[in-house]
Amino acid sequence: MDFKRSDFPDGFLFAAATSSYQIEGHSFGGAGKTHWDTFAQTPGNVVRGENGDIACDHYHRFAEDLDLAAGMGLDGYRFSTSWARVLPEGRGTVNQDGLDFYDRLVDAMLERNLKPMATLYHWELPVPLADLGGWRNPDMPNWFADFTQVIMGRIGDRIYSAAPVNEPWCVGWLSHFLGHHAPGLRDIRATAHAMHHILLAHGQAISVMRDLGMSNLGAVCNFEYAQPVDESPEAAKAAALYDGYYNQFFLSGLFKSRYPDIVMEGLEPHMPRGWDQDFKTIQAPLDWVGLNYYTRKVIAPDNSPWPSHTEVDGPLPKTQMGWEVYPDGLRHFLNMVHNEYTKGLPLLVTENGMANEDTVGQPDQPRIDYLEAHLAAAKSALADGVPLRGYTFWSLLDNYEWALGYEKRFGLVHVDFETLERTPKASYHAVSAALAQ
Ligand code: GCO
Repeated sequence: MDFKRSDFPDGFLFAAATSSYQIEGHSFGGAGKTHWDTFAQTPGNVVRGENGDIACDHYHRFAEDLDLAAGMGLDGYRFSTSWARVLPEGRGTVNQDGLDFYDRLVDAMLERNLKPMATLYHWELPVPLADLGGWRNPDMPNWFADFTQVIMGRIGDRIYSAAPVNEPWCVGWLSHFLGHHAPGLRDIRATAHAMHHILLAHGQAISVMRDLGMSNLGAVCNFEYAQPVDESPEAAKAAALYDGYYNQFFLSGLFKSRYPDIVMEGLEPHMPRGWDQDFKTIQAPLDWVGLNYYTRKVIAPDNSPWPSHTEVDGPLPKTQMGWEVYPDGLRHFLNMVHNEYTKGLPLLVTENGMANEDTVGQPDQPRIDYLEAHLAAAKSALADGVPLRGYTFWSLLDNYEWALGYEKRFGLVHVDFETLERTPKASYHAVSAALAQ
C-alpha cells in the first residue's frame, strides 16, 4: 500500500464496518424473523435463495472477529444492532438474549480498544412490522424511537458514535421502487412514503439518544456519481435527476428542510399527508455525517415513466459486483457534502471497499489497488479543506451480500462459508502494515 497512517492528520480514525444480518447468524439467540428472511424465501429474489440464518456465525465467533479487527490496527469498529434480535415482534417484549449479546459485543470492543460505532438499523425489519406495511406505515418512526430507547438504554453509555439508519436511499428507493431489496416493492407511492418516514425515524431516534445523554450522533448516507451517457441536455437532465433522488434528497431533508424540486416533480403527488410539517423533527442537530461510497453509474434518458432514465454499461474497470471503479467520485462527494450541506461538520467515510472473486491464498491485489486509490481520493479531499475525520473499510469479513447471497466477497478477511474459517487476505496484511506506519 502506498498509504500510511502518518499521511493522515493526528487522530484520524480508521475503522472497518459490518452489519448484523450480514454476519451474525439470525437463527441464533432468539432473534425474530426479518423481512429479509421472507424475501429470501420467495423465488427469484436472492441468488440461490440464501439467507442470513448462519451467515458468518459472528453471534458465536465475535471474539475472534474483534481480535482480527484489533489485529489490523483499527481504531474503531462500525457494527449494527438488529431490531428483530432485540424486539422479535418489533414492539413489546424484549429478547433479553439479544440485549445481552450487544452488551457483550460492545464490552469486547472496548477491551480491544476499538471504538464502538453503532448503526441502529441496517435493514433487519421485524416481520410483524412488515405485516403492518413496514416503512410505508406512518407509525414506524414511533416504533423505531421505542427500539432506540430499548437498545441504547442498554448499551448507549459505552457507544463512541451512533447513526440511526444505514443508507436511507436503500431503505427507500432500492427496496420500494427498484424492488431489489426487501420488501421488494416496485411502487412509487410506497417509495415516497418510505423515503420520508425513514428520515422521520432518523430524527426521532436522534432525539431519543440525546435524551439518553449520548453524543457524537450522525447520519450515514450512500452516494453514487451520476455520469451522463453523452453530452446531450437530455442526458444531463437524466443524470441530474438520478443525482437528485440518490445523493441530494436525504441531505436536503436533513439540512435544508426541503426536498429537491427535480425529485418532487415525480414524488410530490405521492408524499404522505403533512410531510412538509415534519422537517423540525427530521432536522434534529447532528455531530457528523458519514458517506458510503463505492461506484458511479452511467445514466441515459429513456421513454419509460418518470424518472425516465436507465443505467447503461460504463467503460471503466469493474469489480465483482460489475461496479465501475471511480475514486474521483469519493473526492467529489466529500467536497459536495461539505460545501452544499454540512459546511464544517465533521465528515467520515463510513463505508468503502470492493467485491472480488477471492480464494484463500490468492493475493487480492485488485482490492489493494482499489483501497489505495480511494484513500488517495480521501487525502485529496482533506487537502481541498474538507473536515474529514475518518475512513471505514467495507467490510471486515466476507458476508451475506443481500440479494446476491454469499458469492460477492467484500471482506478484508476471507470466510469459508462451509467451515466458517476466517483467513486474512493480502489486503488485510497490507492495511495492517500501512496503519502501523
Ligand atoms: C451498504 C451496505 C452493505 C453492502 C455494501 C456492498 O451499506 O451498502 O452496508 O450492506 O454490503 O454496500 O453492497
